[in-house]
Amino acid sequence: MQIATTITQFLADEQSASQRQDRDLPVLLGQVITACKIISNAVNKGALSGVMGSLESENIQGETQKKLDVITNEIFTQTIERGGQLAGMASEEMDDVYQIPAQYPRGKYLLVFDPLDGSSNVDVNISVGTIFSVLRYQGNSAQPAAGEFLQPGTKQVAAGYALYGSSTMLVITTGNGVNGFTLDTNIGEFVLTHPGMTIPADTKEFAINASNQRFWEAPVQRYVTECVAGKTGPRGRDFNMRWVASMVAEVHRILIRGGIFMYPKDNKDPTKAGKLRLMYEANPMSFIVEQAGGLSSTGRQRILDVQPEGLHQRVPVILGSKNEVEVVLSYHAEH
Ligand code: P6P
Repeated sequence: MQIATTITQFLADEQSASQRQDRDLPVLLGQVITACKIISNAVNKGALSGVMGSLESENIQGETQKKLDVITNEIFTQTIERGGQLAGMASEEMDDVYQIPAQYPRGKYLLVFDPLDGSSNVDVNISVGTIFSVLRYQGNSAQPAAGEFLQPGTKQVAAGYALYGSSTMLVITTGNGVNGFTLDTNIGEFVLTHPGMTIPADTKEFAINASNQRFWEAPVQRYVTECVAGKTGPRGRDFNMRWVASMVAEVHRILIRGGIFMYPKDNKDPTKAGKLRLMYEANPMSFIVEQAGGLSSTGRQRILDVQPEGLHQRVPVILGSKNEVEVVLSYHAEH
């Protein structure tokens, strides 16, 4: 009987083929995967679970928190804190570093995550996701400071996302390509369905929140104007547009059929360098995109090279199909 490869088997095989001395990483990823299964169950209940809607509270980003933002954050911390592989955690939903409670063992990794990205879509039943990033802990304190997390994206040892869509999928990289798994609810396990995911180098599909058009910088204005001009313009071909307002859904679409996703620098709020957060949105997604043959840039710099200055730092994001991202970067260089 041909048994599908489960994510647990896949990660065990990858560990055996790796140079890693310890087996802590697949153990840690197994706990992250369990947390994503629990979140999938909570999200898929929808209104039946009584956890729709918003709280009175705001997160450090100044965004109204959904009940599920807080619940999914707790699912992550409670599922993963006792495993012994982590020195600390950081999340979109927590102002500061989450310290591992004193009664639990510590390990050599740092986990950074957005427990429910795109959560404003939950109440309207549009796909949302979880994004996670794993870094090595270089220090030796039992309570790592925020500064220990501020490593450039090139230092990530693993990154992935769960997409709670028409099916629940998990896409992950440990630096050896990108692989996608689909949750088989009959066995409660993710099985390998998308081995070796790669992003087509060309695309005719762009994703941007066009309501910000008047705030964009000139290179982005030029690029989008040319896409909209289609055959009648300098690109000589028609484009299509998508905007889901859920980064996980956009990136997944790009991994499957190509595309370019942009949340560029804009002057809507000059105090903000962009909307998306470097540590738990841009960096993990950029690691995945580059491992799949795509590019990911701020418009001026490779995102994975950005030296973080704060846990909740924002950056402009232009990522996706290599040849199309290079067009946008050429416009930035010319400007
Ligand atoms: P806007 C979700 O809040 C998020 O962080 C990303 O997932 C998404 O791409 C973006 O913000 C949507 O932003 O301004 O269109 O609501």
